[in-house]
Amino acid sequence: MPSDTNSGAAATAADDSMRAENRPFVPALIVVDMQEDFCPPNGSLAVQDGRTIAPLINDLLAKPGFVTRVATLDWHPADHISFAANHPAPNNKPFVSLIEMKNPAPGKAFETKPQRLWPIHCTADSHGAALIPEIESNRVDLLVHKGQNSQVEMYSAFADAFGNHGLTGAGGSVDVDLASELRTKAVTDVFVVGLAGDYCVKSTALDAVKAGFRSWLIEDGTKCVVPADWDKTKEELCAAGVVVIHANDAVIMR
Ligand code: VGL
Ligand code: ZN
Repeated sequence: MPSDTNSGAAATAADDSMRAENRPFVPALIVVDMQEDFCPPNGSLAVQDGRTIAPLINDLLAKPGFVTRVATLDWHPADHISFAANHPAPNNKPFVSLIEMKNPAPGKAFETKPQRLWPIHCTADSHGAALIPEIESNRVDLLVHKGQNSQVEMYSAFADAFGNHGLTGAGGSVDVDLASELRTKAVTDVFVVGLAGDYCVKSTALDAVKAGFRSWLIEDGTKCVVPADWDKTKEELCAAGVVVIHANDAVIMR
């Protein structure tokens, strides 16, 4: 069976089980990193066809059912650890090289992770960090600026690469504790779209599960850095409890 059919079946099953439980359904939309640097033709980390998903995302933003619509922005200082240019040769090849990153939380520096290096992108307040103008930003209720701590990567809108969250303010990675914001609005389900499917969208959908939300990834509302690996990524998402669906699946706005 093609995997598309699988994900559709999973969505239907999940939908049926929600009805059976008569469980509350309070959906939020999270639009991830629809920024100039992730889009052709000029983005420094352009994802192929990244701009083409804007109309679908605008249709979702216009749906009345979402209790809140969040847009995230990758928002890095110039000395960010993920920028290849901030590391010495020869291990500083964008998209390729991995370096060792330490947990920035107090007393946790012994915890390390491999960090992929990227071209300079989404430097705070730069043109590359701007939301692309195609996105109807007037419908966005909350902006989340993430990746602000120079010492750590933050793909997910919920937490940095080590799971630290709520790191608002000076030295922190993010200006909003997204899980708390969503809980304040009684959100039960998050629907995730944007860029890139295999990095920030994936991490955001996975962390939504960890934070206790039902997590749905709308696959026609995303594009990947490495599209060929999407089937494998979907398996990972599915194993973690994220349901991969399409924008026209009925579950979104029942
Ligand atoms: C992203 C690589 C580096 C993303 C952000 O938005 O998926 N990818 N920073
Ligand atoms: Zn980044």
